[in-house]
Amino acid sequence: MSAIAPAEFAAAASLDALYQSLERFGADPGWAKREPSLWPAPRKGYKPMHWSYASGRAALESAARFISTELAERRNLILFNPVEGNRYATARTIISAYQLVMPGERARSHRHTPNALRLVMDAGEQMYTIVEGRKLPMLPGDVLLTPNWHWHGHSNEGGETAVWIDFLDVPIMHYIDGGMFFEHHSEGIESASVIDTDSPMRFPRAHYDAALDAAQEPRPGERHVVLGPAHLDTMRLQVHRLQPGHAFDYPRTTASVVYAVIDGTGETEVDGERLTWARGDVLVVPAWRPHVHRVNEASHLLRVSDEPFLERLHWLRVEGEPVLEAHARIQYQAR
Ligand code: 1HN
Repeated sequence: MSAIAPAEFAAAASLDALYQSLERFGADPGWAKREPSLWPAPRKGYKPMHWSYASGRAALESAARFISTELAERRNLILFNPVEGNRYATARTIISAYQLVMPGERARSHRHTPNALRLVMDAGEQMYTIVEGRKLPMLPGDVLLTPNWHWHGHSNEGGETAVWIDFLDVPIMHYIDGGMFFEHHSEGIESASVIDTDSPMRFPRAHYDAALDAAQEPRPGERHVVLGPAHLDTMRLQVHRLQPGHAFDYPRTTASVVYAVIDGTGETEVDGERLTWARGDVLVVPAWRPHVHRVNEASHLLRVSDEPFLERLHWLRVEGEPVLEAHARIQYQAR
């Protein structure tokens, strides 16, 4: 493919002839690209999206009639963004899924390089996620973490169907050739005897509710807390508590954001598109799209963003804030 002798290029009689040789050389003239590779302002890529929990849960209950957790590594629905060429990522860097585990079922333990977290929607007593050999209770509203290379499996030892929402940074791993490593646990489901209600990998609903009660209002009707310390390198988790009677607007940023509705009802206008939501629904705010939330009642949203990933690379930019200029100055000072 690339074995073109230098003499062939030297002998090219015209630009067209040169282009024909370049085709066989496996190179494109950068000056003659139909699409520019650099453009002055971010383009719109991923789409604002909304999925209903009521329908997602019904689909999984239906799937449970045909697919056991023995058959499936995970019984989940991957909420893919219908942008051309994509059947996987929910937002550019984040994948979200609804997952269901029936009473008595287990989803075997594995570990992988992607970072993961879950928000529990419905579950009873004795629904556990087993992280590194410890059983963490999964109760409605709880957020559970399984960082990069941590063993995790799920075990429903109670009598109620459990459904939750997963968030992972798999699209980043897919982007990095050689990023993905995955292993099954030798025991199937990892054995665990300790029930750990206070694990640093678990954020119980009651704890973040208390933190929200004590938080300041950055503007009337809005409070938020960060779930931390941050054990995931690529994703930031925040819970927003929003009150009715206000419009909460957020500027464009380069971050990709997925919201999950912990409770409440409302609507979010993303770059002019109106998404109406209820408990358990999933919303996507793609990068460089402004958005506004309005709620009908006190509502809680889990906000998952790729901000820590972008911040480390100096690529997090908020409209109106001079992030890039500051970075350029640091480079000059270092010389
Ligand atoms: C995964 O490992 C889980 O462990 C859930 O529960 C969802 C989606 C894509 C890739 C891996 C889990 C997932 C996933």
